[in-house]
Amino acid sequence: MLESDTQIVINTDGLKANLAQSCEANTVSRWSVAEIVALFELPFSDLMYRAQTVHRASFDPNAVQVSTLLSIKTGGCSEDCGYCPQAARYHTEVENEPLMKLDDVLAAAQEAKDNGASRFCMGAAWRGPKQRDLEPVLKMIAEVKAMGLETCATLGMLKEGQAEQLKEAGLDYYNHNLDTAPEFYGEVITTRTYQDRLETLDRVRSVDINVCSGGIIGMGESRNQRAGLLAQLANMERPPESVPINLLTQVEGTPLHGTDELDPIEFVRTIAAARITMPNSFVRLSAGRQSMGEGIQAMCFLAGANSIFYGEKLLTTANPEASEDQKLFAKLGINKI
Ligand code: SAM
Ligand code: DTB
Ligand code: SF4
Repeated sequence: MLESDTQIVINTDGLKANLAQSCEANTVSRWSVAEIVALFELPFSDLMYRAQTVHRASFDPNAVQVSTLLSIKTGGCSEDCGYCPQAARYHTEVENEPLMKLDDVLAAAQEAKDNGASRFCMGAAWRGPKQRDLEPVLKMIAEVKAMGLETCATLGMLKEGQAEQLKEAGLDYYNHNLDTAPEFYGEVITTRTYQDRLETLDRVRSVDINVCSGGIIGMGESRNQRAGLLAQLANMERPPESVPINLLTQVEGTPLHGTDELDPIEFVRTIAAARITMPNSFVRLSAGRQSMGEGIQAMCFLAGANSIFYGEKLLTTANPEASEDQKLFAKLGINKI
C-alpha cells in the first residue's frame, strides 16, 4: 500500500511532517496504522488543534453539508452484517417491505429539498441490485437529480456494468462502507468479503461517480482497528470524497446488541483522526447522533466533521428532529450547505 518515497515515521516530527503535507491541496498523504494510532494518543487539546488546523486549510469551518436519507427498500436482506436491523436472519422489528414507488420517493425528495437538504441518499437493503431492481432505481435517480438535488445511492455490491448505468442516470455519489478494519471485519460480517467491498468501490471510481465510504465505530473493535479502518480509507489512491463515520446504533435482535458502549471522547478522537488523515474529504457525522447530545456533536464539528444526515429518520432508526438540528446549528453559528 505504502509508496516507496513515503515518509513513514511515528514520532511527533513525523506527524508534523504529515500534517504539513496534508495541508497542501492535491497532495496525497500515506498513513501507517501506527501513525494514526499516534494521533489518537495525542492529548485531546493537541489533537483537536491539529484537526482544526487541517480543517480550516480546506474548508469553511462553519459550513456543514446536509444529506437526507430515505430507505427505498427496507428489510429482508440476505446478508449477515452483525449490526444491521435489516438482515432477514435477525429478529428485529424491521419488516420486509417492497421497493418504494417512484412518486413516493419523489415526494420525500421534495420534502428534503424544502427542508434545506442539498443531497438525497437512497438506501436499499440488498446484497446488491439485481438488474430488474436497478431499473426502477435508475429512474428515481434521474428524477431526483432533475429536481436540483445531488443524488446518492447505497444499494450494496455492484456487478460489472452497473456503475456505468448509475452514472448514466445521473448519480453523483455511491455509498459503500468498508465498515471496519480488515482484521476485525470477519467478526462482524461473513456473507461478503472486504475484497468484495473494495471491488465495488473500484467500479464506482472507474466511472467517475464520487465515492462515499466510511465505517462504524463502537462495534467492540480496538483503537488499533479504528486506526486501521482510517488507514484503509486514507491510503486509497484517491480517498473517498465523503467519509461517513457511524457510531453503532445498537438494535435489539442484532448480534451486536449489548456491545460495551464506546466512550464518546474516543468517538470524537476518531472524527479528528479522520479529518487529519483525509484533509480534503467531507467527514460525515452519521448514525448515532440521537444518543450523543449537543456537547459531543459540537465537539465532533470542532474535530472536523462537516456533514450530517438531516431528518428524523436514518434508514430504520431515529435521527434528531430537523428542528433540533436547526437549533444546534444556530447555537454554534453553523451554516447549512
Ligand atoms: N445494503 C447496503 C449495504 O450494506 O451496502 C446499503 C445499506 S447499509 C444499511 C449502509 C450502511 O449503514 C452499512 O454499511 C453500515 O455502515 C451502516 N449501518 C447499518 N446499520 C447500522 C447501525 N445499526 N449502526 C450504525 N451504522 C449502521
Ligand atoms: C452510512 O454510512 N450511514 C447511513 C448511510 N450510510 C446509508 C446508514 C445508517 C443506518 C443506521 C441504521 C438504520 O437506520 O437502519
Ligand atoms: Fe443488508 Fe446492508 Fe444491512 Fe448488511 S448493512 S444486512 S447488506 S442492508
